[in-house]
Parts: sequence; C-alpha cells; structure tokens
Amino acid sequence: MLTLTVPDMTCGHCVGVISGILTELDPDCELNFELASRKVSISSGLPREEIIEALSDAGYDCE
Ligand SMILES: [Cu+2]
Repeated sequence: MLTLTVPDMTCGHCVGVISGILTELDPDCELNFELASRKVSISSGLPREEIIEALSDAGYDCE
C-alpha cells in the first residue's frame, strides 16, 4: 500500500481521471481516495516511481 498526496486533486472529475490512469496501468489495483485531504492510497505491484510519473504526465503532480 502506498499513499500519495495529489494537491491538484480537487473534485470528483480529478478522482475519475486519476482512477482511470491507475486502472489502466494496473487493472487489479485497489484505490482509496480521500478527496478532502487530497490523498490516494494505492494497493498495486506497480513501482511508486511509475505511478508518480504517469500522474505527473496527466498534470497531477504528487509526492
Ligand atoms: Cu477535479
């Protein structure tokens, strides 16, 4: 489980976009969004760096 903070994740649309990106990378990933705190928890075998790069490419910088 890894948790990222995504400051620009501000609404349900962003959650949908991010969810789509991560599901495309790993169809079996499990995601938990906390919109209020701008956090997404990800259970996946994907490397952290790959996830961060994919989200950054879509305009969502995260750490
Ligand atoms: Cu949004």
